[in-house]
Amino acid sequence: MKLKRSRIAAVVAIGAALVGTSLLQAPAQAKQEAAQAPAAALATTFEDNFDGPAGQAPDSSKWRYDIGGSGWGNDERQYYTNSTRNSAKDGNGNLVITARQESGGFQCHYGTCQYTSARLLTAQTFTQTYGRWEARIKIPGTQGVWPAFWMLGSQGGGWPNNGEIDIMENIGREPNTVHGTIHGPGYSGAEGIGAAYNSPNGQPFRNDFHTYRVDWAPDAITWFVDGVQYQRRTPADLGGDQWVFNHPFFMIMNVAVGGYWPGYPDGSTQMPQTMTIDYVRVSTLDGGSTNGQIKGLAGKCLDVAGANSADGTPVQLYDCNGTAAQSWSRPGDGTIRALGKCLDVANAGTADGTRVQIVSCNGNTAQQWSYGNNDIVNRGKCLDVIGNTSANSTPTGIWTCNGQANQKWTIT
Ligand SMILES: [Ca+2]
Repeated sequence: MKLKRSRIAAVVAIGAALVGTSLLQAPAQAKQEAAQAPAAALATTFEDNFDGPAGQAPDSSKWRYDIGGSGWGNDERQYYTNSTRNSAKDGNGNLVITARQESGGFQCHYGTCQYTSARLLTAQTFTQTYGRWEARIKIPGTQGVWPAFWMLGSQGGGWPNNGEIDIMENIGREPNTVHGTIHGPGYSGAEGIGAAYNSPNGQPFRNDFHTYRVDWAPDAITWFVDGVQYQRRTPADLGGDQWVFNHPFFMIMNVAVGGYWPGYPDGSTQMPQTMTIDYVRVSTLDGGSTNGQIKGLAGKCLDVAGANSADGTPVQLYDCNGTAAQSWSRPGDGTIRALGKCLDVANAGTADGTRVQIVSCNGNTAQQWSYGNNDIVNRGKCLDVIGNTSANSTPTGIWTCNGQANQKWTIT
């Protein structure tokens, strides 16, 4: 929500959202990926549960403030303060951001301020590259309010080149809809790439707490509401524009009042408005970014033939030797990677014996693997040492899972 959205922008964003949703066939894909790639969160790297007495300010070791009434590039009407009048714990384990109709004695870009609110951020206290970013929030809701939980890149030379990931945005006139969006050079502001998620039970989001989350991995960002995936974005969605999401980001939580996109308070608007945050958590994803060996039949290693990083290079079994050709990472997006490429089923085949190779990561399901019970599984078939022989350079492929030793792998 960083900078200018025009009124047209809102329409464009919704249009893009509908296209994105229909292309992705979100519900079916969500189920499939849940089954294939349970990205179990690992280490928690940031957590605030907002415990503390009522009226207490948020923990300054975690949260700082943006302050002012410049309009923030969007013709917003509020003045952001660092006062507990606008952001404080409620004594019940929540942080409450309160937007009030008052001048606060402040001057805004349009004259005497009409509203005060708060915008908290971790730019100085916490940044991370990739991982699961989640908050449980009860959003406000009335004409003209614009609550958001979002992220900005802390490197890259300024907006939009440093990237923006909007985990959740809502505008008051759409009580049953939240939006997830990415912005970068060539797809900023009005041209942000996003999708909308509509309340499945017809209840306005403001009525209850919901969890809003992204799982962010190299070359893929996936959005969830209450654990339901509704959008997944990869570099293939950018039409040739640059993917600017491979560096650290920080978080922001705020309630804006007025602006090009939400429009402005009117006779129906009710104030004050509160955004109640139960918790904010960030963690690494399954596998983190650490590299390790994948050992299979006879204790030999999964190996990229000839340490060749070219697309289509076969993946084979070979004596473990500690080289980069045997150093695999699982960044948490369902992929398994070595030499900067993804483990891939050739031509997305599904027949027993279809060879496995490395190919540039492309987000296809032929590169989505789950790991459990020592099986490495793609679309229901197991990674298999062809012919059940442990000789060096024996190729791998996929095969109907049969529990035999040539399909058992240990990821170290
Ligand atoms: Ca809490």
